[in-house]
Amino acid sequence: MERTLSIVKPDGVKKNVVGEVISRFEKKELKISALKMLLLSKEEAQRFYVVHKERPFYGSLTHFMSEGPIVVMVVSGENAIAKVREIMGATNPKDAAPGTIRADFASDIERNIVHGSDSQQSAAYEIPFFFSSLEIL
Ligand code: 3AN
Repeated sequence: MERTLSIVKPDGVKKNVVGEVISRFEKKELKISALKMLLLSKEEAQRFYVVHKERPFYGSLTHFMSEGPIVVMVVSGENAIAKVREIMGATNPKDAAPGTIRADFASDIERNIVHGSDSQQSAAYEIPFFFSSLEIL
């Protein structure tokens, strides 16, 4: 059993694919253990993506992530981290396998609809960033 943090990004909320993303996780036997909608400030987005601080896209990414509401969720199940990343598809939608969320809905490498923790270490930072232990069922 593993937990991962997934986000439907502002472009996903605008495109009305929140339910579609959740449904794709559920169809692969993953469970939603916590869920909420919120609006990040630019400063909060910078803290969330602090690992990318030195990357050239950091400013633009954190601007995008704070431009509108997002849906954050804890997704649980066997191999949840790898499973969610498989369902999402490659970071760049041009490289994403057919049938993945990013291949089906993302417009470019930055506005790519969905986030999923890339490791247990990332999940251990990202889950408590949004949820207290009392909020995760
Ligand atoms: P992933 O989300 O697939 O784990 P990361 O962790 O490399 O990808 O990147 C985090 C986020 O930064 C991506 N989801 C995407 O929104 C954005 N991003 C990644 N690479 C680029 C890039 N070359 N140009 C613009 N934005 C990028």
